[in-house]
Amino acid sequence: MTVDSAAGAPTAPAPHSEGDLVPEDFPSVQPPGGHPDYVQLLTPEGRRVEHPGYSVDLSHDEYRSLYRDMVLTRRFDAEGTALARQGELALWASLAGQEAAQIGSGRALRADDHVFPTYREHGVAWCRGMDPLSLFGLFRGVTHGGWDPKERNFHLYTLVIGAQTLHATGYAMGVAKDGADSAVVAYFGDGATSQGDVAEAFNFASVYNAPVVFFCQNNHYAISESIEHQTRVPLFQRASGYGFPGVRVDGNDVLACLAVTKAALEHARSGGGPVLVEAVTYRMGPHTTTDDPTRYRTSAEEDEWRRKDPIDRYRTWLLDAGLADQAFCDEVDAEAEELARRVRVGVRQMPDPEPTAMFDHVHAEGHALVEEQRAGFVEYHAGFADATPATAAGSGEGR
Ligand SMILES: Cc1ncc(C[n+]2csc(CCOP(=O)(O)OP(=O)(O)O)c2C)c(N)n1
Repeated sequence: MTVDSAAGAPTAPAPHSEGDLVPEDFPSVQPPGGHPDYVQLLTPEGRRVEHPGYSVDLSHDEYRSLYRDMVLTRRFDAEGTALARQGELALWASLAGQEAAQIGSGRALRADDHVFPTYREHGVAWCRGMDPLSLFGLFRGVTHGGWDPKERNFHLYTLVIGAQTLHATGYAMGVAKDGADSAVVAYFGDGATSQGDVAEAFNFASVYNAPVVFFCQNNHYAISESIEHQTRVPLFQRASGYGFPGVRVDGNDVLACLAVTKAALEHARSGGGPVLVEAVTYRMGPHTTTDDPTRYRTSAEEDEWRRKDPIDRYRTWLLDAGLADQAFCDEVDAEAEELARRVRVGVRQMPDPEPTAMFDHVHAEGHALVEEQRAGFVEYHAGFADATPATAAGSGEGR
């Protein structure tokens, strides 16, 4: 990364020429056997294929742990949907179907890298070592942020679509100015690419050569808006218009996602600037528990994607390659049930925050206006305490 800290202006690189937009570590050619349109190392049938530019070489334990990560994440995510349906959470945004994109990319990260997520990155949170319960606190509405981003370099969930791509870009510029060789990853969806914030982030990151990887999970829908309503060109190709490489990967292939994200992170941290990764995947469930996807997509389409399930294909390969046996898969299932139980119990036991807690972190230090608002709120609440329950219930007022 080369930012002139005195002037605050980028010193390099010179404008890209056509030829170096796709450097050698981002080959676009898929060999026979793999998918022609994106990097793939594992077919939907669970067959390993090679790629000239991307490879993975993991220990048996590491291969097994990718499976464990995906199964556990899917299980606690399913618990989120169930808890929301039971009224224990205000909302849940399920990641079902996107486990490979999240675990593959999440496991490519180093501890000193920084993640700027949207609101569906439960699998990435898991890879960062976050306790899933902290995610649930946010969706239960008992916390005004969720967690301390400094603890795991996992920043807060962002509900303003695309905004975190700007935060990530600025943070990456800062990291580089500090002389660190960490990289920053911004996660966002296909719909976010229609936001101006994302366009600004791409341009700034490119011009300032920021060490940021833009990881787009193209799950085909922005709530009910299909990808056809978002773009006329494949999303990864947008990068070249900003002057940095873009690569498209099979987002349901955990090995390909791992390999491509690792290469992108290395490119970013070694001064190569940003990379856009488009992980082609599918959201199997609703957008959130308030959504009904049957109103905008067909069951035939859902069935087609179910056959590309990231966990099924990986399990098939693990078993066929002799890297795991049925006993291992059963153990993981049992561990997943235990995690779900812990989440269920933990969510129900979460204490409600003090009503005035929302005033606590508005400013780092005290602020007269906030204190005035706090006092007004306390007075307002005290008014409810005065009303007898019978009066309040009887009139239907004041609740
Ligand atoms: C700036 C802004 N505009 C609109 C919304 C409403 N909204 C919430 S989720 C969503 C769709 C996001 O789709 P995508 O970026 O593809 O991510 P996904 O939820 O599919 O993972 C929209 C439009 C919002 N939260 N923020």
